Amino acid sequence: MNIGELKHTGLKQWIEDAVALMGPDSVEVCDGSQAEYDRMIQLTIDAGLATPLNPQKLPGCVLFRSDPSDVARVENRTYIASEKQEDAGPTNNWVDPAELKKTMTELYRGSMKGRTMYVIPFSMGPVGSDIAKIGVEITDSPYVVANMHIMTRVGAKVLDVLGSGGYYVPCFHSVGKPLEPGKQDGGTWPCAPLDKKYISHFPETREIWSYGSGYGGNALLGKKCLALRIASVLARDEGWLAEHMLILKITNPQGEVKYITGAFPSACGKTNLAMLVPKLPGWKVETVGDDIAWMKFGADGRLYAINPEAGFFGVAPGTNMESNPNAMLTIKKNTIYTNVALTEDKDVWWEMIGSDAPGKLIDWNGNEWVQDKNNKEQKPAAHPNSRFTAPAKQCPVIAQEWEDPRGVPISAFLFGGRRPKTIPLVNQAKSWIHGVFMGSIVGSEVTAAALDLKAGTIRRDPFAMLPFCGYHMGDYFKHWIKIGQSHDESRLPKIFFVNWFRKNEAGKFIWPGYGDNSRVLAWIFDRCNGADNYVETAIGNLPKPDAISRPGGVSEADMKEICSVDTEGWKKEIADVRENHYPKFGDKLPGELAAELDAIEKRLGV
Ligand code: SAT
Ligand code: MN
Repeated sequence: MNIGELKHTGLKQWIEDAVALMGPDSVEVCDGSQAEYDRMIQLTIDAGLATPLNPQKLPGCVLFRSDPSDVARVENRTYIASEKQEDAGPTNNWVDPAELKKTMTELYRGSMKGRTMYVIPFSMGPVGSDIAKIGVEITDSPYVVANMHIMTRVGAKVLDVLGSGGYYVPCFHSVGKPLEPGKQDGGTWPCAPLDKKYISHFPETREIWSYGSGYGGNALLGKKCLALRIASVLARDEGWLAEHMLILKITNPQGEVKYITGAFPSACGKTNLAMLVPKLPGWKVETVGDDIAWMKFGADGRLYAINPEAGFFGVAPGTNMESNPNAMLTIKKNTIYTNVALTEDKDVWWEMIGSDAPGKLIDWNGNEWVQDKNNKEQKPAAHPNSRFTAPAKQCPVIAQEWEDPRGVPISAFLFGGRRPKTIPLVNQAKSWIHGVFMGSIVGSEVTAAALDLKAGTIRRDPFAMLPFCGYHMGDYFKHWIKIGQSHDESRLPKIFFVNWFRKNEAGKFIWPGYGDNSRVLAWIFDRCNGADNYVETAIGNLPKPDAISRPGGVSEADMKEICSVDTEGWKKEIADVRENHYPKFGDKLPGELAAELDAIEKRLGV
């Protein structure tokens, strides 16, 4: 389709202005068809950017290797350019929006020379759902077009919903690498140097401008940029929730169904939990989403969630038939791999895939790589943030209602982090506000000293939203509090804090995790039904002894330890929140949370 055929005059004008600025050789409006996807992939193969994989083992799959400067989200180049700095808050980078637009306009000038501009109309959420939102991304990257085909719903049906004047979030993207006449990428991943990359959000005008990166959330603008940073602002203004949460469906042995969402910082196994294979006989877990949940209130006062995405953009290393068999089965066909290693027979390999490297590999840098298990210093063959992009519908346990435009009613919210000490296996909040408190202190212990933190300290990531909230985090806490105040609490999801990562004195994990987490989910399920399976404590409702079925290998004493209150540890936790965490939010910290901290401290008998 060409722009002349567009019915939406505002959209047409916006595209024409972008064409005048960015100077592409040609313009194409994407239709979302299989033929279009195949053409995008072929273009990248012809440009030497993609390698087709073994059609017997991985039909319809390709491998990309990106540039070493372009392998992950770049938080220090991500901006919330609100009109006032204080609205971005202390945890976001801020630049004056007029100044940022001026800088980026100069970068965009002529940035698509020698390339095609693709216009991608996409829907986050089932097309036409009341909870869904439409975006239009302009990009010069066929890799982005192909990934957006998998991760969102693209094409003509979206334009139909948009009609001649519908609302869309405008998203600019350019890799920032114009081509000289007659030149091709010649196998080099196109992007701009780090100090020229910008991932910018304008919350008041609800615009996204991305420049210089072709990777993941920097470039697939429906995901973190629209579905979290811009959507969190819309949700605040419109009274709903846009959260960094998985959505799972759980069915008990009697056939009763509940839906649970969960927020966890990165590296806590969110995708694994979303696709969990229960160890508990008779229980079933199915997947609705693995990364983002949009939740709105139904007429019955309950919160209904949709997964705004249509695919999984998952981390490859560590994914194997033990940790996540359903993900492994999902990515056997029609999958885009980025920065994993390549085997001699054009299969993929990554660290902790479950078997040793089968011979010589090509690593993510494109160099020959031979596994040396005696060399602890050996660089990984797959980049630690290497990814698969795969259609959600290929997941063997995708819930049949995952595309229901009405969403699914949520019974429980989970929060969690990697906490080797103090935080129990599971803890139910006493009230909504106590649950908001729990969400506000989410974090993981730092294992190796990082640039900014000593090993052993807690890197707090409230609601797992720190990199994804498009406004002041203190106002975000307030929004959560208001949701509780303005709705019937008995109809709201119950809130739980879980921790699969407790370690013993010897530094070994106490809880086996993975499929055994179903034992905890079962307790939560019964708690939502009001079961008498808990004891009230100073920190919340903990499981009664034996209320959670104990996995083999966990002693009674260990079980007791991870299900009880570590009073001394909690006193330190409270002190850390009081001294190091809450002060970050200044006078935007809601008084309700400060009061909650005081109340827990008092109950602990400090
Ligand atoms: O690259 S993404 O932002 O989509 C994934 C992530 O880093 O969380
Ligand atoms: Mn995520």
